[in-house]
Amino acid sequence: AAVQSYAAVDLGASSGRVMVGRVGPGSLEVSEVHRFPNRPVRVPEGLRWDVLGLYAGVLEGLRAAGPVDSVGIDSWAVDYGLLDADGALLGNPVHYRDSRTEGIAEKVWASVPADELYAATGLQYAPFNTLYQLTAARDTAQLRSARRLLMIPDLLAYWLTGEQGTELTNASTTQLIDPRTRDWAHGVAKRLGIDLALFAPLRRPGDPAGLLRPEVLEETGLAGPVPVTAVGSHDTASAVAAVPADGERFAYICTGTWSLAGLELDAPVLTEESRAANFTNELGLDGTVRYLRNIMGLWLLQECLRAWGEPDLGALLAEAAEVPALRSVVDAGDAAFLAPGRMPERIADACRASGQPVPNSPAEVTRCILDSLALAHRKAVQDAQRLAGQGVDVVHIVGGGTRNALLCQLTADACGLPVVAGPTEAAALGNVLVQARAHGLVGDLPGMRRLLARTQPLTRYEPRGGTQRWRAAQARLAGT
Ligand code: ADP
Ligand code: LRH
Repeated sequence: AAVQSYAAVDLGASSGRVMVGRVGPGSLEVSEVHRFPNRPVRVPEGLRWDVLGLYAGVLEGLRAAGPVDSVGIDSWAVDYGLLDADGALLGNPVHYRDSRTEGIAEKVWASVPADELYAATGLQYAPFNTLYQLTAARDTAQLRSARRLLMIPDLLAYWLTGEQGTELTNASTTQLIDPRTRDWAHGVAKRLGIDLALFAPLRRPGDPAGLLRPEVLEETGLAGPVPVTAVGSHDTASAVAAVPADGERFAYICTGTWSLAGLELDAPVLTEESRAANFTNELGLDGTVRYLRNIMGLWLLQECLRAWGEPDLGALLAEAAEVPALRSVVDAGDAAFLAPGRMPERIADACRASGQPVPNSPAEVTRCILDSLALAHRKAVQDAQRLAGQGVDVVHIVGGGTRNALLCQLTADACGLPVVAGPTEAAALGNVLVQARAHGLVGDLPGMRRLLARTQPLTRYEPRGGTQRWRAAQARLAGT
């Protein structure tokens, strides 16, 4: 057929969705067919993902999607499920915000010093990188009985198809991949006693990943055969693939639960300076490297909204826009904000500790969060250009945060650069386009991006000046 349909399963830390993309020669349309919340569950042993609930949501979404030519799956990174010798899941996957990784980095660095680890893997330090999670789990009964480890999207693909693989872009977030060879970092794994045989063979975006099992076809009402296609299964890899750049020199910010801000490069930057700046080299589509920094993102606001009993977001943002700018800022890159709970108090504490006015009302706290995020975006975009030696003329913002006009405008102001916001569902679009490409419907990565630039609604924000105020705020934060 001239127009093909692809189902994109996109699981974010706050919600999962199934979108259907219709792709033809020069055309691209997507619609959401199912959305479901992704709520972590706290049990006595810690914070867990409800992965069966997510799988049920995927099945329901595929049923709602109707006939499709292929299915692709992406999700948040670093987390995994363990299978026993019979291929059955061992327990609920642990949430990356679980406290089990506290104090683990020091143990890892005693075997492989942090600088060697960075030189070998290019990954920024984050307590939740799979490597630290596996070290934290070392002596557990579960890991001892595990015969296979599947990253979350690969686990869902396995349940849908019966086939196992490890998709490369997401594998690069384990900190067990060498970004130069784009293959396993055997030396690191060996020194840390991590058995790479736990992982299924690597596959790359565009590779076939099996067919929906007969039971799945029956449950979803789909007529087979329906292939599953590997996509950039790390949601951020799919989102970066869907940055609608039209040949310009760009930085990107993927905004959702996290803000992932940086550049697309041809080769990793593994310098000591880059490590000190906590920049990561994750793998992207084709030969690309996602050179970026993790910023706490709208998680800060999500957690406050939860504490305030979920007030109306639109009204709150309108009020926050009226609060004077840059009264107080916090370091939105600080891992101190990683764990859930008491977020308004923790933000107030951080302002107090740094001698700044303490925001009180929800509107004031919201403004503090958005100013702080914009400031962290500015710093990441500046640092990335300096460390990679590559300048930019525009900042593309994609993901759920594009719906927050105040955040987009503040980011333009802070960066002193135009911001192009959209698409909102970038990860799902990147997922769809990689499937379409595997089936010969679209060209290379620049071609995919041109198609997005032509077909997706985008909003442009011009910087309003006053960059010196942002520079001063940055200096204030650095001095605290
Ligand atoms: P994830 O993929 O990490 O689950 P999303 O990309 O779906 O996250 O983005 C979720 C975020 O988008 C929310 O935390 C919220 O701040 C923002 N958002 C969603 N809807 C709106 C809206 N109507 N107005 C402003 N912001 C919104
Ligand atoms: C965003 C994301 C991000 C990771 C984090 C764990 O959803 O995949 O790129 O660092 O979740």
